[in-house]
Amino acid sequence: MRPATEALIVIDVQNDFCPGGAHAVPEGDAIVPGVNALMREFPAVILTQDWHPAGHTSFASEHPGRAPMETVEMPYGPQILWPDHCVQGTPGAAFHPELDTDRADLILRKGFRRAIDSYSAFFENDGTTPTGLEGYLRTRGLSRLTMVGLATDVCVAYSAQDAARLGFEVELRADLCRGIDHEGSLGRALAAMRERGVVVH
Ligand code: VGL
Ligand code: ZN
Repeated sequence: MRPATEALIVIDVQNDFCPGGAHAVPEGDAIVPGVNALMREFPAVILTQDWHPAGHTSFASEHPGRAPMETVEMPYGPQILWPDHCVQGTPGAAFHPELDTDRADLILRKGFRRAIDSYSAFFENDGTTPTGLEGYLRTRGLSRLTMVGLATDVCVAYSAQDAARLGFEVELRADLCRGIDHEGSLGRALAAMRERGVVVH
């Protein structure tokens, strides 16, 4: 078991991000056995769950004439449009059935406000509205974070960079992440994380 200051953060290992899901990340399901094994090394395990109301404004279906992967301007800045995904209470929003969710101390849901997306586990996409995870980690004395999950170049990257910016020591296990890699987004995300001081393995 690792020291009591270490937490494993498992980002969005949900059916809609796995093959067959609404917004499948290639090989998203391939990380599940490795993530389950890694959970057993950590004194604290936190899972995040993308959790949108129907009609979420990040869905392309809410923007007539727009298609998934196009970008629109929102009051909080540019927003990529996605297929409808991870709608609260639907099978697509559930964790991958093989993920060992019993091992989690905390399941943090994000993206539950219709008008604002939340990629990061720490802040919504306005960059300022907190999810509460920072306070949870600090009050538990958890200062070293290892990140795994989906998608490397979206929610994992935003979470890892925010964590580093907040002063946590952050390590990314790239072998236990999978990305979307839309127009080179994976390489850019890895570079941005390293730039922020995230140790990428
Ligand atoms: C995610 C796109 C939209 C993710 C969530 O978990 O990476 N990507 N919502
Ligand atoms: Zn989402």
